[in-house]
Amino acid sequence: MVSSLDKEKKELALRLYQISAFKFGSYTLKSGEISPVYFDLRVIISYPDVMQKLTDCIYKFIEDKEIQCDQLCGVPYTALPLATLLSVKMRQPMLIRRKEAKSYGTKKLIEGKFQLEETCLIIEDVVTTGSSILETTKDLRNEGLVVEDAIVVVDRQQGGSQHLDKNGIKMHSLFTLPYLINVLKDDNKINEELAKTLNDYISKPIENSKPKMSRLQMSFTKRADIAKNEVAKTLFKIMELKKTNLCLAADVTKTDEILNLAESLGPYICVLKTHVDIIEDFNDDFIKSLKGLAEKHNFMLMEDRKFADIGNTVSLQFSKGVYKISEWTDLLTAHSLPGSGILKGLKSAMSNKNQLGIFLLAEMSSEGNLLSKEYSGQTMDMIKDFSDIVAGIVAQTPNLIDDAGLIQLSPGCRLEESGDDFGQKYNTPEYIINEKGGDIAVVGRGIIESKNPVEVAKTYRDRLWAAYENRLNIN
Ligand code: 6AU
Repeated sequence: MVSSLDKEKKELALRLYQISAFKFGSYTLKSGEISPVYFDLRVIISYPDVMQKLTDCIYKFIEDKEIQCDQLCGVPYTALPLATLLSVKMRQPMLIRRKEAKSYGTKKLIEGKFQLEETCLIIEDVVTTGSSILETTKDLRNEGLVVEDAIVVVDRQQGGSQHLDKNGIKMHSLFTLPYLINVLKDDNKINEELAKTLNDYISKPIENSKPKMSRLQMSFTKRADIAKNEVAKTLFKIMELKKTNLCLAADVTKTDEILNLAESLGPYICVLKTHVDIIEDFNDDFIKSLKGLAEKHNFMLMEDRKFADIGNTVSLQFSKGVYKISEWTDLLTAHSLPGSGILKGLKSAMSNKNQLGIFLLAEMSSEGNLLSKEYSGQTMDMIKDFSDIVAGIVAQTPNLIDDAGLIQLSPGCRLEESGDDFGQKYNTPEYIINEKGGDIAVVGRGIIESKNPVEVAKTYRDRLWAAYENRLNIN
């Protein structure tokens, strides 16, 4: 027996074809792949009857599948009006995910009222790899919402469902491409030959439509090729060559102490991180010696100055004064707080320096810090226009980085979970690499306050590197 939904679906499929919501020919997709079919559901807003029919069909489909939810959220933009109509029909509230957080006022990414742990059903028009649904899901989950189901109008059946499944989302598609081919063929809208071309196309595995590999699955060697920042490229290579992803925080106050650490621990680290403003006997010879040791043991220098002023001031702080940081450091930390002017300022002060790798603070390791999720997201947006000078971020969670060429530096590492008297929180090397997504772990007092810094540094190096190799295997 033909169910009423089935009859409505067939009518809707034919009407969608009539309004050119799908077309046949030769089309280049976003991925560069050539496809014989193209879906453009953006046109539906011009046909209120189609909007109505589609809403009714999705409504019945949700009922048939017995999907329960507290909220609805359409993936911007095409699915937004659909989600709105459904929300009214279902008498269920909806949320809107902004593509970019507002730069004024509340800076919210998700608009609408909700409670923690509420379930949110995603609505999407067309799915190829599922990456747009995942982007929306990431923001909803970051706000404490539960996302387990997504309704899509058309599934191109090119890996999207499996990709979403891996991320804990069950995809329910109203139409699949084979279903549409059958309906159109039965109604003589397409001939046998075209139906065959389309069926052949679907049956072929398509390289380009494979979901993008996450950085957590990729080796540092591979990521060196992708990195746009030259210093990050070199750092990836050093890490792989020396088999170390340990950064030493040389937080001591005498130049001799730093040089001793650099000499004895140099072979086991990829980066030596300084806070020059805590050094009591800073002088130019110290920098010369430190650079010499960095060269001898093949590690990079990072000045953890955490700049946070307007671009002009920061450019002076970076290149002038007693420390003339721009003349010697390879890597530098900065806050995104003042806006992108800080990156412009740093870039302008690089005039007598060829390369610099900036790490922007997206998250901090200390308890009660004020860097919100929105702030972290906006920091990632800021990086996009400065990929030549940004090497990565300082962060504590695994999903902020999309570009595998960026490096995540994660401080707050000790052999045992613990904390200090000032709110610093420590996790084990394995936790930092596997759960927090750190590529490089920063260790300070865990090494420098130990009885045998060399042996302890070796232990950190070994455990961090084993965790990285393990991460490649499990992801
Ligand atoms: O291992 P510790 O706690 O002795 O040292 C951690 C080092 C210190 C901090 O200034 C720095 O890491 N740090 C940073 C960085 C690197 O930017 C950010 C952060 O969120 N937490 C943190 O501890 O030198």
